[in-house]
Amino acid sequence: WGSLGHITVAYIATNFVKDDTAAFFQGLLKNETEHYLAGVATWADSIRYTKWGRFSKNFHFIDAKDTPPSYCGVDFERDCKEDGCVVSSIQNYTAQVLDAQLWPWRRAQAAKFVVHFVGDIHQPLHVENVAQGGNGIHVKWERSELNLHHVWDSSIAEKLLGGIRRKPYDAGFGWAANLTEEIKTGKYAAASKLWTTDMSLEDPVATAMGWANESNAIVCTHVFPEGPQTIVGQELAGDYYEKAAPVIELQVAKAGYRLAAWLDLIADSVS
Ligand code: DCM
Ligand code: DCM
Ligand code: DCM
Ligand code: ZN
Ligand code: ZN
Repeated sequence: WGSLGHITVAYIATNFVKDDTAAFFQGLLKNETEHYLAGVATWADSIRYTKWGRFSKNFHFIDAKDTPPSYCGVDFERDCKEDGCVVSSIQNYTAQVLDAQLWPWRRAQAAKFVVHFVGDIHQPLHVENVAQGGNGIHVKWERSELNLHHVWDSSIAEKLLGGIRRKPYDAGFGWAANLTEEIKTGKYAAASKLWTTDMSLEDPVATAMGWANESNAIVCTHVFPEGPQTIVGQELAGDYYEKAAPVIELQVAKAGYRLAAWLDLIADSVS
């Protein structure tokens, strides 16, 4: 996701974590405000293009070698690169937050990665190999040229919220408030009870693979419903946008709700 998506996921999680969880992560991240998660949600993107941060550039995705739209599916052994992927990174950095032997700054850095990667694994094109997660597919967006990955990372959500005039923190805070109500009492009230059923701190890879397979299924239904070839050069801000926007809302809501539950498991296990 772009900044808006990551910040929204973080504020949704902030709205659902237990009080003890909030206290634990506010202490670790040295931020006692309500922005303790949102303030670190895009840090992983800010370092991935730096010399120091290069090691983490593959940690934002897993390249599912499937053949949408006829077959979608992720396989951890097949698709996670030797130096890591978003699934192994959720496992690795969760373990680091839990490790009381590590220096507090290391555990804080690990927490920043966890907040970011639980967001990214819910973006369908972060769980797809075709054209490097759609980066190599040129499309049109309100008559400008964009790549498909950027459309799913940013353009659809920004259009949904009425353009990019508002700063990501303000827009994300408002969007998170809206999606939080939908989860509590609105259109996601029934479904959200099932979003956190298959989660285990004992098996982070299985947990994250469950999330990854859900995201990847959307590649077949909504990203490439007629295959990767037919989308090239198409204007996506019309009918395609209308079908994709509800899916992106759902994925951002799920990511925030699951991030809260994951941080609760971590904080419970630490204390
Ligand atoms: N980004 C950046 N520097 C670049 C390219 C992109 O900081 N040279 C940011 C813009 C988006 C985010 O990365 O907010 C997208 O990250 P990803 O491509 O991991 O989804
Ligand atoms: N931030 C912002 N707008 C807000 C809240 C926070 O731009 N309404 C930004 C400022 C910092 C980051 O979030 O870059 C961390 O926020 P804080 O200083 O509250 O920890
Ligand atoms: N990306 C992806 N899958 C890939 C390669 C990249 O999901 N196989 C994502 C990471 C960034 C965006 O696409 O969000 C742009 O990546 P880069 O700047 O590495 O081209
Ligand atoms: Zn992306
Ligand atoms: Zn990312």
